[in-house]
Amino acid sequence: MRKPLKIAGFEIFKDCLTPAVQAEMVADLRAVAQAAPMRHPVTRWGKQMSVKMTSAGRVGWISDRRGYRYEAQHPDGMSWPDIPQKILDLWQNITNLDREPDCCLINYYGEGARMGLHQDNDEEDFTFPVLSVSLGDDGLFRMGGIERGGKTQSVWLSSGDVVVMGGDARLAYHGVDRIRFGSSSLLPDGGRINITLRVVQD
Ligand SMILES: O=C(O)CCC(=O)C(=O)O
Ligand SMILES: [Mn+2]
Repeated sequence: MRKPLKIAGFEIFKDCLTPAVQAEMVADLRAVAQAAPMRHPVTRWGKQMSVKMTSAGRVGWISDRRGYRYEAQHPDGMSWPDIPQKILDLWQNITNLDREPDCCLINYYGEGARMGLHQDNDEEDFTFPVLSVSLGDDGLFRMGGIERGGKTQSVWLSSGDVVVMGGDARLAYHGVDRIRFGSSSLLPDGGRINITLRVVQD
């Protein structure tokens, strides 16, 4: 593994995955989405998110009128599919942790989708990093500090890039301002997939 770029505590591993591995991950994620369909979550205030989501793992991340949380079941009632083995292997290679993640949150950004600045703070233990993998179109990733409203820096994430949000960056604000729709040919219909691997409960 090459040395990562470090920006505001975020570790960015460019070109971490070969095109063949990216394609295999996409196939695995399609199978997950077939078993646990993607949907546009709504916020507590009833606003529909532009990103579509589903999860794999012991628990999945949910947002609805009751707020944000992890749940053991998809909103349609089924258990979440297992996290694909290649994704678990990547987690192990990058983090060196014996502990597997509880949740693999899968986001799909279609044309015009974005994700506002937020912290990942619905987990119980922040000593474990969150690992993020980008597949498909480029996304403009914005990184800040642990206070809302602080200075931010941005980087374009491309297909196969991996970001580790650990240590000081574990609770740092981050978001995706926009994607370059059609910039990658990995997904035949365009768009960007991002997965985040999270330990939810210690
Ligand atoms: O799409 C990304 O790169 C970030 C996704 C994210 O922050 C999240 O799912 O919490
Ligand atoms: Mn996040």
